Amino acid sequence: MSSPLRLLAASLALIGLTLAGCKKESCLGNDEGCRVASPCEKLSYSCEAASGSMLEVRTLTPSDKRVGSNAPGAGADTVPGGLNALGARGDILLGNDRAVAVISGLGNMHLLDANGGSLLDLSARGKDNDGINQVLPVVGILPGDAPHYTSMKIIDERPTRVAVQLSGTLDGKPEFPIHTLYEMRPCEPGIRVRTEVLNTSVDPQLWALADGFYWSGREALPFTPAPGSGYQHPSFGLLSIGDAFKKFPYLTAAMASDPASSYAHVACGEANLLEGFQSDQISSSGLPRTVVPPRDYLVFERFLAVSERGDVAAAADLALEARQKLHGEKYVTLTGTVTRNGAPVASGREVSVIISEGELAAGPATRIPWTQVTPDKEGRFQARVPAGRDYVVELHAFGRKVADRQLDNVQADADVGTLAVSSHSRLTVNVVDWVSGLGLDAEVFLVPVDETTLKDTEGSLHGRFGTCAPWLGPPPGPSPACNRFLVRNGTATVDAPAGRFHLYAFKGPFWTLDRETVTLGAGNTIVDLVLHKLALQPLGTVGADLHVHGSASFDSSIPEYDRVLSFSATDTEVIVSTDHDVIYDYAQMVRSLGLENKMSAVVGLETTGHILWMKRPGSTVPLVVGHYNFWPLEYDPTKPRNGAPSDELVEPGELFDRVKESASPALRDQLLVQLNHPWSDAEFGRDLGFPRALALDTTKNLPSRDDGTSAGMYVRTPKGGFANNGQHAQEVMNGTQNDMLLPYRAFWFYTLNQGQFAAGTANSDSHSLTDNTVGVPRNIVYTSAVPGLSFDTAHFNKALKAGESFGTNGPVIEATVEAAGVHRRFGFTPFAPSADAKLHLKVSAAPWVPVDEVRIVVNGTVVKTLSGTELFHPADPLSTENVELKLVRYDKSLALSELLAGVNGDAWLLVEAGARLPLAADFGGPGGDKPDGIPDTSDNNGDGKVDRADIAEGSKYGPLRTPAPPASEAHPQFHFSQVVTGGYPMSFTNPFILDRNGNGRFDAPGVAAQ
Ligand SMILES: [Ca+2]
Ligand SMILES: [Ca+2]
Ligand SMILES: [Ca+2]
Ligand SMILES: [Ca+2]
Repeated sequence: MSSPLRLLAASLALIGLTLAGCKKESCLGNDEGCRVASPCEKLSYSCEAASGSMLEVRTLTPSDKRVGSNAPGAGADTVPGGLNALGARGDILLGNDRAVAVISGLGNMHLLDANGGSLLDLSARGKDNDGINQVLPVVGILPGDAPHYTSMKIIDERPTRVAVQLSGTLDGKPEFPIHTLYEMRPCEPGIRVRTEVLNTSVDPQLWALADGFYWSGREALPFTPAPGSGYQHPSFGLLSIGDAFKKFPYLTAAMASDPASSYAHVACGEANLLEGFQSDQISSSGLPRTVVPPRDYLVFERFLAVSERGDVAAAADLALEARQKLHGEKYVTLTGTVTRNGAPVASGREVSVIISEGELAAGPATRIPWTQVTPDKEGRFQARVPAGRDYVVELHAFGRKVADRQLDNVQADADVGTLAVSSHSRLTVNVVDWVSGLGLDAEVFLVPVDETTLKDTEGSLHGRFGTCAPWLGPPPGPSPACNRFLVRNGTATVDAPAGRFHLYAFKGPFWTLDRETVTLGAGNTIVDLVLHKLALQPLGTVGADLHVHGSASFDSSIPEYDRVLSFSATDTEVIVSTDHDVIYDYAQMVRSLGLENKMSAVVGLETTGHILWMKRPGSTVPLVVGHYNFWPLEYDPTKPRNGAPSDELVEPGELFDRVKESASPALRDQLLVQLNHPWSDAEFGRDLGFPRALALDTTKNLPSRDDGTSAGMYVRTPKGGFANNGQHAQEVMNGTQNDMLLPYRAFWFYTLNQGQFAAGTANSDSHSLTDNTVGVPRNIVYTSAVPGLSFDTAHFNKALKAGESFGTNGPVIEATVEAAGVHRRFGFTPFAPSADAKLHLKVSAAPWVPVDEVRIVVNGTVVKTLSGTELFHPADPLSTENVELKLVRYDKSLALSELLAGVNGDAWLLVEAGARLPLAADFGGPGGDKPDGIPDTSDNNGDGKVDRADIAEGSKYGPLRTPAPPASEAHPQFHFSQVVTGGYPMSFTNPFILDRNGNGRFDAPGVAAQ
């Protein structure tokens, strides 16, 4: 378009803002003071509460307390709770006799919501079972496709209805006004919503006006009745998203964790069907994609119902009831019984019934899954399905189909009969302490002994969340999850499928590992295991995991009991809660489990950029700044995000300032900022680490000030407080698999060579019992702070900031530089070593943790590797005979002068121990096809070298893969790999800072050092 035309278009758009000239109903004329019409006219419910006495609508105040939030103060619980409940002051509460909803207040940003007005919480009345992260209207998936509301009005028309109306425009686009009304009426199991979007521009717009549901991959999953769908949805990318759109009569999503909930989404305007795409991360459910001409509009009316159970059927039953009211579509109820070993199953998370329209003889892809139901405590199930069709009923147990049945032309309610689960074992595991004989908190892993057991017990939640062998329960939820379960006070009982398994009892890296091999069949099995705490963790240290998620995070659904029990099960002494965009405090659960004298839960936060905005020099793609952890902070659940400041649309330095400012003066000076997973891949277009978002080139030195480059952006100070690279710590190990160690390590070495002393840390980033094991890896921090009620966070953070810690998933490194009788531990205080100084090095580990190498690194380069006969290697990883005498792998002194030979000037030196590092090389990076100093490609063809033949077809570099765990039990790492899933032994110290020229400071070597 030429520029005069552009100007004309702009002025037409301005005139069009009010669509003047023709008065329209509702807000379709975009008139000032308009009232959005009440949605879902054809929907009507009746009940005893029809008087409307239970209707409520109000703005929440600081005296409102959320159920289960342990808010200080004595007020009554007035805001519904649940795994994802966020309602707080300034938000709007809408309720009737069956459901309670919370709409975020104007100006209250959450996740993808630019300025408030999204649906935050929806609970069944009295059930406190909110399982929704966020639901908001969108017209597409790009920035600017979601609303930015600027006005809000509360509508109180009790006893008929209560509502809240929001008005604004699509974010940053004044030519597209949007109005949304949330409404509740008596007797209804949910909330009515109507959204109107107007096109006042001169160009036609392609819009898919829909509700965007943010699931996040570890919580409720979308289930839609469509051919071959149910839980199955085609994967898609941004470019292939058009192919992923499907039509469906309703969308449901079930959260099976306690407190359970499920949701149903039905269209209730003119449209009969919904259209959209589904994924484990997000769903879109709404109107068909439509070209909207200038001066035209779209209206989307829908009903979102909430149930009290965690299966699809509880929601689908509500959806079918609504569709009967809206469209006269008749439903029938199918009932049945599930038995196991001849008796009805007690309700178990491992049992699930799927009911699909179609023929058993035809393939699953031809069927339409309508519902999924979990049997009750008597083994009974019931679920509604449309009348007059053929159905296939399938029973799944331990993640696998075990029985099925066909019902033809179901015209009336019908009984499916009895479906039998094949035999299984009731497995009880007892775990005791070797010294005291007392029961322990621990974690037990089941591992198939042979290929047959593996093949026969591998399962999944209807194809979602990956597979596990055996599959004992959904991976993201409570114990048992995947192939593991928690043991409390020495005992746990679970149901497990038949087969031959190794049972491992695990209590973190500093205990022995015990194992029994059992054959599980139809009977009960009892297994006794014994663990022995080893003298590995140095005196005067605490073991800390500085990055842990629980159900407060939008991508975690592990209940709080299981979360805190997992801390104790792995013998982790300090846990920093770092939920995404919300502050959380585990203190209450720590106390109720009686752990308050041996464990400290520090209150923290992980800021998580959602709204794309940042531009790096030379690129127009909008970015976010990635993730940072902060602690200690104050938990106040009456505030939005439990007290966390808003973290969108600011550079890191300003974000650090903002978080510091939000803390009380007593905590501000203690504040520790940690750069998380600095080189992690982006997820859904959102970068997870700032350096990678900037595509830093680590083959070049950092500038001293902002020079207009990406590196300049990395070092600049946006608001006069913190610099963008002002973090105190950086993750070097992240996750139990630790698959990004090499890039994180390379980036950390780069920053040390630039003279920037951010402490290297090692954290689990656990969101469940399955993705990562809490406390694996962990930081061993030299501090006088003692875990328990009097834990001194100020001392703890001071030690961390000073680099007085090492990170590990097993090996323990004690390193000192000794001269003239003075011993110095590693840390960031520079010192001038004498000419005869020695590095004294002691490396130890539990016998099941193999240590193949000890590496000494100077200025980022490995200068010495100890291996083979230089190290002690215990013969039997599981033997406990004289185990205390078999811990030390190396204990000697090395002349510092030899380690520093050939190194000029000041130097930093650190020690690593564990497995050999995987082979990797640097071919390119996010900034282009030139090497950027960060390893990106592993030996993917296994020929023992890394070259271009290892690069994936069509790529310029990558991928970087972690070596597969050993398959043979004869391999020394076999046992380690069963309990540190996918990982290999690794530990590293923070550096000694050697002021060799004796000028009292560290003269950084720069990139030339490597
Ligand atoms: Ca919520
Ligand atoms: Ca690279
Ligand atoms: Ca190769
Ligand atoms: Ca110096």
